[in-house]
Amino acid sequence: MTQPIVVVGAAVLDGGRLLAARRSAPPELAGRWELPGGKVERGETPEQALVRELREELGVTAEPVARVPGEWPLKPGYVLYVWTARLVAGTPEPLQDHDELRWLTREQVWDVDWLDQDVAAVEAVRAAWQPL
Ligand code: 9L3
Ligand code: MG
Repeated sequence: MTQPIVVVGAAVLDGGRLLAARRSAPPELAGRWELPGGKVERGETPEQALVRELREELGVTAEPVARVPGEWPLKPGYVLYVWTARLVAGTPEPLQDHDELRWLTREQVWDVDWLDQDVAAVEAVRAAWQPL
């Protein structure tokens, strides 16, 4: 059996809020919200992929803090792992793959229409939530 491709999602926490990003692509995911991130590339650790993806997608420098326990199946052959992360430099902007960002308090976490696949991951983030 081949190993699944790991997709890293970032639970960026800042001032007690969680960053949610609305996908603009591909069409079947557009309009739904996710933890930003993407596929781990060859030769990269998941943490390195998280840093690269947040730079590419949001234009920020971020630092992974802790793995959120769990793994969530995506489309066949893909699995989602999540890290909490903190911003080191920059202000997130939807540069690529997203058209809107929102900072959610713990109470507002369910105000956005998360991708089906991210709902369980966000539940785990909410359970592990520590103010960063
Ligand atoms: N995906 C799901 N939830 C997430 C992320 C970052 C990604 N939080 C899914 C969407 C795509 C695949 O994983 O089907 C690869 O993600 P990307 O590289 O298109 O961001
Ligand atoms: Mg992505």
